[in-house]
Amino acid sequence: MADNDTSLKPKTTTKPKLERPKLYKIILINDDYTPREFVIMVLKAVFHMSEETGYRMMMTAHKLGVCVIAVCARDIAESKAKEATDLGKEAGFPLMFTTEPEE
Ligand code: TYC
Repeated sequence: MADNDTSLKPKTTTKPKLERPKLYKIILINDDYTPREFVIMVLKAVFHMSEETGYRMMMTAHKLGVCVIAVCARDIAESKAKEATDLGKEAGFPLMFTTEPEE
């Protein structure tokens, strides 16, 4: 084989697989003690919802037990859920927001 022969063999390169980061749901849990108006106030303050959207989400959790409030990156979901839960705690209510990964 001469020195200047052109190689037709395809170069094999390994492409690093970038996994798409998992998304997390922020879930509002119903309870029997937190006033409805307080839940709406928290949804407006922490999640920038309108009165109407806040009312609908609160009523969904009230009737079904839970309501998915938002879907976002894990760190944002966890800090928002904590911020909202803490507002309830400071006011003496058992209001609870949790997070869970999307399938
Ligand atoms: N169930 C509460 C009540 O009747 C209102 C409420 C709704 C509380 C949704 C929490 O996530 C909740 N006062």
